[in-house]
Amino acid sequence: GVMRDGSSADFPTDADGRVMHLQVRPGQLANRVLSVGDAGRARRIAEACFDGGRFAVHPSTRGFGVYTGLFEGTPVSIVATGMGTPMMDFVVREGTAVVRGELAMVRLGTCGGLGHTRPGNVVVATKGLVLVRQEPDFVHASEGSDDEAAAAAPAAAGLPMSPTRQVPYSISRIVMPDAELSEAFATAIDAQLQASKGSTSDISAYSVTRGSGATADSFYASQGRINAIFDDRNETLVGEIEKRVPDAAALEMESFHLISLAKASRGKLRAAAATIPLVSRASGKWLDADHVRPLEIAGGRAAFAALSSMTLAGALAPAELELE
Ligand code: R1P
Ligand code: URA
Repeated sequence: GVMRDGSSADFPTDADGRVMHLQVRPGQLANRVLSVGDAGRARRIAEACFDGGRFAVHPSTRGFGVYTGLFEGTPVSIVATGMGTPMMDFVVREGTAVVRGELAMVRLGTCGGLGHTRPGNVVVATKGLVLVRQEPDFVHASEGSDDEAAAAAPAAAGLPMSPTRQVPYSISRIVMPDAELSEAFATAIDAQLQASKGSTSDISAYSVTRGSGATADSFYASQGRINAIFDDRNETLVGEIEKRVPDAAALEMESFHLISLAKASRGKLRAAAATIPLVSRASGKWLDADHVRPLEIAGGRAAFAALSSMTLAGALAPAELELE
């Protein structure tokens, strides 16, 4: 249940009041949150983008890391999230549980580029996201297998069974991100790319793509990477995603879940997602390795700018946060 101060009694905490997995307590996470998959990216953005290069660090024994500081005077946190929707689930649910007031959260990730997406052209999912999952009942449904014999037992006992799926992968309907936050993020990334012109890390040749994305439950099978060892039945999957999802530009592992949870949050959380395509899935061409870090910093600073531009009811003041 939700308590009078807006916190929730349904989140187990330790003796210091820290939520079980994200391992922060009230005052350690800001209302404005940037989620990134890679812990090194989180640290690099923190060092480059927080006011005065100063921030508090809260590591977690579950693989998360929270960095909280100020951006042009506004409290912001970066959360090193790890990979996959279960990790994003912890960040969003435990993060919203420890923060009073409304939240805005953006993800800055990496992805595989779909269609004609050029590696390095940052995809902002202004046109929504779908979830792609491998269907377990398809993979293990081969006739005459011991799996089939085992599955027949509950049926024989008259218990309901999940039907055998006809397709190896499911593609969900599209969910739409917060329009204002997405557009602010896209505009800010574009401004950062342009601002790099003439600098030692000039990335002004890259641009922003406003498109849609697909979040997969694996880097491998459900992203259509063909494997010599495993029978994944995924040879046509990338093409099917591109056909079914208009303007599909990015294939990654967390964004759908962030947007979907924001939609379910009854107005507490607004969310948007952007990704840096590391590779074109069509051509197999990879992004110039020297350009990855400048793109991360540009995206991080743009995320801070977009988050800071949002009006959030009941947000914590700088004095209410632990900033070192
Ligand atoms: C896979 O390499 C990871 O990279 C992408 C995927 O979503 C997955 O988490 O995003 P991050 O770079 O943010 O981790
Ligand atoms: N991250 C992904 O999830 N997929 C890619 O192809 C590249 C980065």
